[in-house]
Amino acid sequence: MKKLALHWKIIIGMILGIIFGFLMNSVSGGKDFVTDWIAPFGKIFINLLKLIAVPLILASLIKGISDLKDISKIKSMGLRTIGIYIGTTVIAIIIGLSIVNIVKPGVGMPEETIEKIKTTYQGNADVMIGKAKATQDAGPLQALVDVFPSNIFKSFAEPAMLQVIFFALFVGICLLLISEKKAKPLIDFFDSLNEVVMKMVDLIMLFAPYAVFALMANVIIAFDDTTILVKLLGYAACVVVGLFLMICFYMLLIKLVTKKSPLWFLNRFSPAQLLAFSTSSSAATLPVTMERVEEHLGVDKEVSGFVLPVGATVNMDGTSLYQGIAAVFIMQVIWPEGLTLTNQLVIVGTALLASIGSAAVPSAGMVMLVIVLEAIGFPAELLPIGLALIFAVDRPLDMCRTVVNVTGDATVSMLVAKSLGKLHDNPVPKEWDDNYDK
Ligand code: DAS
Repeated sequence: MKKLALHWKIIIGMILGIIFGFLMNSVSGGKDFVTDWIAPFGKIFINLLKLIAVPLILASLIKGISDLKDISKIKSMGLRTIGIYIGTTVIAIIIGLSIVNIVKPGVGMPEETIEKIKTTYQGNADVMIGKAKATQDAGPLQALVDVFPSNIFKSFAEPAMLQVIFFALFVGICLLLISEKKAKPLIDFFDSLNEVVMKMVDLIMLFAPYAVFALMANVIIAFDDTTILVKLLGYAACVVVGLFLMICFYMLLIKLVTKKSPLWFLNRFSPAQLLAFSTSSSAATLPVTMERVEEHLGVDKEVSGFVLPVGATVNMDGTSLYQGIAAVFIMQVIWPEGLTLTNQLVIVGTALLASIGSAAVPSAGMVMLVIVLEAIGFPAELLPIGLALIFAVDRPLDMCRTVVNVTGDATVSMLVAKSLGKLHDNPVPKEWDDNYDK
């Protein structure tokens, strides 16, 4: 029988996990069984992916930069990457704001619904606000200072992705500035390390279907108040439609620039998207994003080694689109006087910055939403109610926006590679690959 393609195995694991989660929700002790005996396998899988993220970024970036041979190419690649990232993020926010202003999902929500949501989720909202305040205590240039590590082993341990990227760039550039004879041993070391880590990705992915089963079952048992979910369907639909339009926009860009069809792209990249959906973490998905982009989409390591780690850290188009919709939805429900054009323009700027500042971990986008709301003068006393309003559906929306975040990174890496002549037309992945339709 034809070996089932990896993405189909993951989808089957996902569906079975959702069914199992709903089953466990309906039997006594079912939630505890999933928490104690199923969810840990999902956590192990995410730990393994995070384990290899730092060595993979180091190896692929240092190897990629040293392969460029010419420092001016780094500047060119960096400017193209940052420029396209900012462009796609601004477009994402504008799509989100357009949808939420047309649909107006927050207008006319009954007082009793707002009250019920407030009492149910006020505590969770306070936690998110506390996390956001922690990021705000720093000065205006703290984000810049945080890029430069003082102890690289501490950066590896946290992990502070931007510091790891800075260190890898620094080493790669210095390898270009010393004699080839002296640089070769280190370049060969990172070349071998990259091969080893990519093989680790292949091995870890063998367990993906089972891990996704556990992750999805664990997500489903967390849903305890479906009545509130129904009241937020209009808002959730706006986010999902906006994210879908963003995926369509990426597919259009790929078709126009690389002549590859959406089916060609999705067939090769869907395992990474499915993992992003299951884990809600771009950081955990990064090793698979890199393996898929390099070995299946044909992006040269010199480009993917830079574009993807930077993208996973600072490019979150899905998150910025969500923040635009969430901010306006909250205002429609409890602060309609804030719905001015000026505020919506401020939202474009702050959602761009907030998505850059959002960590690539679950619910990071909601934490940074506080920054967006405060930037438009949202009343502090209404903040807990505002976040409580969207809390019930944030996890499934986080799963969806993380898919868009990783898809945006992969798309930009293909565009940058194509513009530098570093996009291989029909890549043939290494062994242990799934039999997708070539
Ligand atoms: N979960 C985040 C990510 O990993 C996105 C978000 O929270 O908005 O991309």
